[in-house]
Amino acid sequence: MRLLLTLLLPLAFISAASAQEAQPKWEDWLAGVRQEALSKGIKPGILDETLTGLQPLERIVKADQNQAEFVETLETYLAKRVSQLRIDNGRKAMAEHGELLRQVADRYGVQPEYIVAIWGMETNYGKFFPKEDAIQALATLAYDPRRSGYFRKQLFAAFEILNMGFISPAEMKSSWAGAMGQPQFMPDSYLESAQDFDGDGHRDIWNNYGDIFASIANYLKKFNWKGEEPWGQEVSLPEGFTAKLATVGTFDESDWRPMRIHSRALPLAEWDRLGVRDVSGAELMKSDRKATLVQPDGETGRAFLTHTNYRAILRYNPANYYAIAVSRLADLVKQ
Ligand SMILES: [Ca+2]
Repeated sequence: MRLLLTLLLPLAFISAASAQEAQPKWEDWLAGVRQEALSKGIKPGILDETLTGLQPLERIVKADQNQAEFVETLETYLAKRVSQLRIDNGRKAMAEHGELLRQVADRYGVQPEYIVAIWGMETNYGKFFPKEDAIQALATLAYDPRRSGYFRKQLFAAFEILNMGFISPAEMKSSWAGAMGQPQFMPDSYLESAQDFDGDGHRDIWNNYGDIFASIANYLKKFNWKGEEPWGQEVSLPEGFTAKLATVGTFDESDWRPMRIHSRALPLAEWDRLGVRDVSGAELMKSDRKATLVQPDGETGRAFLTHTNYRAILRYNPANYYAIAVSRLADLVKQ
């Protein structure tokens, strides 16, 4: 999560030649990391425990280099990510953790179904989460010259997490790309958003349900989540709408990649006046709540009106498919 943009940077961005020249030996590089960590106040014991004998993980670099690019449509994405099994398990999770979710929802102002939907999308409600050693994964990617700046920053954020005693080195597991625990936070997002909901001094997003739910909720809250609002709705468009839509214009903050394909925000009442209907055929609310229109697969694909909360979900993972899947899953687990 929040990593997609970085991972999709063209590899040619750093030329092989300049990378070769600058690349120190692993042991020398690691000694430099250790020195810098000490100067930043990381306890020597933590560095002894995590860096002694550490080796780069070749399969992590391979996984990073071999990210498959394949053509996906919203339909194929939703079929995989919002499967009936995932919906059923989400409903079970809502029932099983109902009281705790309600407490978290009250404190952070985020509806439980969205917390559960993100949890379900990231790690299948914690049933599967990657268990690489976070320091090893991050050090490997920080040593690899292609995106060393980004991952070196994440590596030092990870040391800071250990330094604060939020989790032990042995428990700090991540994906090969450094996304940690059941909500899949990168270390910098963890430092900004992870919560100690049960007050035991640990921000345990690997094992503790309260900490996991509160951390997801807190992340959304930081991006202006509105607890009383829906994400949006799927809509149907009237005949010949594309020409009309062209006069509406694009979203004000369209320099943000996933929002480039969104229309300018108009009040729902205005969309209704333009002939847009809920996908069920019902009229839209005659409300002044603003919504942007998005058709992720282009003008012949499905259409959605989205509000502020949708953009908070995009902050979790800047892809419209992702935000629509989370939104849809949230609606379905709530039913
Ligand atoms: Ca805790």
